Amino acid sequence: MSEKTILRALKGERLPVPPVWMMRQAGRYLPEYRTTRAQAGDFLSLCYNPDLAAEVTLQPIRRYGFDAAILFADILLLPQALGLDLWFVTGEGPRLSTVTTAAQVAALKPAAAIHDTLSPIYETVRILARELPRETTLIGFAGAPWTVATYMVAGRGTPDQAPAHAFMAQDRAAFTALIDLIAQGTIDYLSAQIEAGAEVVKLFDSWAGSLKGRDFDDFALEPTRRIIAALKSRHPGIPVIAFPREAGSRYAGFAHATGADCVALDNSVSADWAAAEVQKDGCVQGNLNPRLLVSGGDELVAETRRIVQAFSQGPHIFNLGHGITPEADPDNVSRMLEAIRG
Ligand code: 1CP
Repeated sequence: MSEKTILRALKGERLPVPPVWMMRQAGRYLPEYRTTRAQAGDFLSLCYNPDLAAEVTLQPIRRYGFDAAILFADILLLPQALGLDLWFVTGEGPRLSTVTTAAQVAALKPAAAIHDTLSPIYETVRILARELPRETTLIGFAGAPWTVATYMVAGRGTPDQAPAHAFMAQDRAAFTALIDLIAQGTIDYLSAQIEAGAEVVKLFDSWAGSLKGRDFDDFALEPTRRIIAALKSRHPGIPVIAFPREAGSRYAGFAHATGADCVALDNSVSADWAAAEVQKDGCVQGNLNPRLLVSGGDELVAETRRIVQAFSQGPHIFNLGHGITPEADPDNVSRMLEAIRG
């Protein structure tokens, strides 16, 4: 049994100890990340520097021995590759030039043009495929079309995604054309990551929770289904993790409807509910509250064990319900791992 643990879980195998990695495992809570980031200059320079991006991807693997490494990049590189300006304001977050009309959607670059901008990312993947320990799985990723569109329309992160909802209400056809372009770009981007050596890909739909009813079907479920179908036809057997964050009751049936091999759960759903309603369709990933890596203590250990126990009857990859925060204590990550691995 030499196959990597994450790949076994993704095929539906129940393992005695769940494999584990963390969203945002390369990040500001680690002093070695802050050092490399300072060396790169700014965040985007780090993303586009294959040697340094590979270095920060490897740092949490060296420190903790996670079962998977996730490529260091960002979901907003694709909009940049489609022609938008992108910059990061220190202490605030990303900013982009915006797309709010049918004419602006039509003026974006075609999906086929993205590789001009994104080729350094594929080089990062090639370096990682060479350098990672043989037991560590390499995960590539992209944003799901709805989440990427929310940033393209608003030009920044928004608490309620109101600008994207307004564009959708005003011109559903033009908004659909934007989603279709992002979906095509995502297929090409993830295919290139797979060709460079990514063994699993993950789609981050961080704002899926603000879509309801038919909008959830049209803009979260359907684009995800289409991307997964295209990837599996180009790369048979490639496992896909979908993360429709805060989908609530819509997590049930999501894997079945989209073809995802694994559904990643945020920490707003109970592990017991998800074990019954989501894990019955296959592997689940999640879902420790990242706040516990700041506060630590007995509650961290108890909650980690409770999640492992709740999902112990089926395939499970241990992870957080959202990304680890800069305030997290690196020693609490070790405590979490001890509680999982014993
Ligand atoms: O160094 C820094 O200060 C930058 C912080 C940072 C990091 C470490 C950003 C800015 N992006 C990243 C890396 C990143 N982003 C990864 C790398 C791999 C890893 O997990 O270690 C991944 C997978 C992402 C994905 C991402 N970027 C998402 C989806 C997941 C999520 O967190 O919901 C989103 C929404 C983004 C956009 C983004 N990039 C960065 C920030 C601060 C944000 C959120 C902006 C906002 O909504 O206001």
